[in-house]
Amino acid sequence: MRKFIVAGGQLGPISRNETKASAIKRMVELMKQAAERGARLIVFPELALTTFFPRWWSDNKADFDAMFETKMPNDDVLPLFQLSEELEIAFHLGYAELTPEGRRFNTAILTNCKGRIVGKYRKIHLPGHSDEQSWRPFQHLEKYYFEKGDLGFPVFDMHNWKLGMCICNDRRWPETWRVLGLKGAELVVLGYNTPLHYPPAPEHDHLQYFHNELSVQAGCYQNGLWSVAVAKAGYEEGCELIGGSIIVGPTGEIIARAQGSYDQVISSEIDLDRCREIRENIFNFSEHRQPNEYSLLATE
Ligand code: CDV
Repeated sequence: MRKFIVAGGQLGPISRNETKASAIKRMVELMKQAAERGARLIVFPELALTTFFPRWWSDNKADFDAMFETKMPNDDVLPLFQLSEELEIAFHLGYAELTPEGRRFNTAILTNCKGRIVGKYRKIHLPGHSDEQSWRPFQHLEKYYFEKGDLGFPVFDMHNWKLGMCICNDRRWPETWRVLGLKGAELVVLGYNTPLHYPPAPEHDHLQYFHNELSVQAGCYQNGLWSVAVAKAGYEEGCELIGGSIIVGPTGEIIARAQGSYDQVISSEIDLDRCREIRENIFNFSEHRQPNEYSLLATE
């Protein structure tokens, strides 16, 4: 099955006091809608179980431990895993991970169409800062609350598909896409929480939607692969997050786009064999790449 329907499950805002069970209930609804459209995979956002808590400083990181998962699956998320198995729809879910060793990561998992976890990724490009910066209207403390991921940029084989994973800020980096492309990814799944206001350079605020599309479209085209990129959107605890979830083809064309900042499903049929149109021609890596000229990329 190389031709199938994929979906993005965009979420509206999640408030600080919303329970994880409630967030999962919203995702269950989206999964049902996606399955009704015939989707075999639904992608949910980054940190989809809670509000985007790195917007707040605390002297004690552990104050936010309730936002983390120590086990996956667990009782809160089980309904999503059960529905995945029942409806035979795979899913991608972002969450904050606290390991038994006390390490904290911004993580995403991927299941197959039977609700079994087949892939895991820990975010590598952590944006923001690690100290309290009180001049900002809201903090972006991913460098404080999370460690850099230690699983590389992974590609997983399932159902005869090659799926690559990354998270939010990773999508802006061409290196992310190229590593996934070199590993043979045919579809890259990712979630994001992107504030409309970027305090260090507010003159770029009006470009947030454009930069999202620019990054994902370039990543897809330059590596001949598909992507489903999904937002947590809307006015969340005083911070406006962009929507604009998209499905993009290997030609770089956007074939589905969310409207508005609320819970909704986007979907489209994709054909993984179409990756060849790009990979066997303009971006035929083995024929046209010149890796000897790129050594600086890996050393600097
Ligand atoms: N969650 C993120 O990684 N957000 C960043 C913002 C802070 C620039 C992003 O790249 O969208």
